[in-house]
Amino acid sequence: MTELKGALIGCGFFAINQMHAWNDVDGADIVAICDRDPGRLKIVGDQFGIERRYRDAEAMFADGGFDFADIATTVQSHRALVEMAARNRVPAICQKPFAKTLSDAKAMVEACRNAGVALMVHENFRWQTPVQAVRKALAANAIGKPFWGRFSFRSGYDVFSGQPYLAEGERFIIEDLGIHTLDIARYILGDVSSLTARAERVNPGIKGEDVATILLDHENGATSVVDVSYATKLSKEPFPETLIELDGAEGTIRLSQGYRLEITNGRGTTTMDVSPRLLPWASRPWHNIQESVGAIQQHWVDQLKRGEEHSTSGADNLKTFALVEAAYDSAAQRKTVDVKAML
Ligand code: NAD
Ligand code: 89Y
Repeated sequence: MTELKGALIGCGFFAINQMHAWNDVDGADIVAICDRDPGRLKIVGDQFGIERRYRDAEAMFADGGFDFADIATTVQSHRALVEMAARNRVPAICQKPFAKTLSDAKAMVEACRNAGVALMVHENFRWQTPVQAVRKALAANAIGKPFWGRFSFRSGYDVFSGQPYLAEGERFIIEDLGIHTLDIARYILGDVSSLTARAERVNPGIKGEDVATILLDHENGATSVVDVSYATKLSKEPFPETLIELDGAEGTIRLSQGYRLEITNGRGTTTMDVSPRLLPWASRPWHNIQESVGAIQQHWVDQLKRGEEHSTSGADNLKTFALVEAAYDSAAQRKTVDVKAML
């Protein structure tokens, strides 16, 4: 297979996973890296044997020699870097959260569309093995038409030691983690017409909200609840599992802790282990997320080569990002928000 050449921008905490995954992906190699922090540049460059190293993304684009950019910085720089890629006619992957605001996200999609380059948001949670298994069961009509769902992520895991910036932002769980859970809800039950949310901060040591409960009205008539918490101390820590409950006209699906999938319908109940693989470079409990990073990056390469749209294209992700903005608005104003009117 022809190898695409990629350039990674942002060599921080999560980029290590992306670099390992690029080593596994068929059809692409990372040939250049960029980070404004020389320490991070050296750590990642040395670990992965990348010679071309830049502290300035403009300089890296000016030198060129790559077919796509993989933007793994935090949200503050996403718009500038995506627009830089578009100006240089380079297809780009951008980490979540896609942007700081929905209007920035719309401008980023527009810039790439006008430049004629692909844009994918690194929204990897829908690529997790257990989530794929739920979607497959639904597509196989295992429970008939779904009318209700719950997408739940409740944890007491210390995410602040690896990602200290998460404790410092005005916004936390909806923007950082709930964004994935909302995307899974869309992926499983379809687009959302309106939403009602409540949010609060339980942990006094952080600035933003760490608990949120969101009621979604899906366009197909189904109702779902997305509930997320980093203030939930359980006897068995579930991080980073998303638990899913679906009720359909002819049965139920339950994805429960320990990656156990149970399907009940007129034929009885079947139980499956849908655990993610523990890749050689991965470590528990992150292996579920780490495996999905490889899956989404392989999807990027495959669709780019076919010239087809990505599952989590920039345009698709506007519909997930709108849910994030709507949730903050709904929680602040204590009102139901018309999501379709935002798009
Ligand atoms: P980080 O702060 O550890 O790393 C970001 C790196 O980008 C830093 O080294 C910083 O110096 C560099 N950087 C920032 N702006 C830059 C610029 N303009 N040019 C060059 N370098 C720049 O952050 P992180 O924890 O690795 O998170 C990065 C992104 O990944 C965040 O948006 C986060 O939400 C996301 N993330 C995604 C997942 C997932 O499962 N998809 C998991 C964790 C984090
Ligand atoms: O940043 C978050 C993400 O995207 O997945 C889990 C995480 O690392 C902490 O909430």
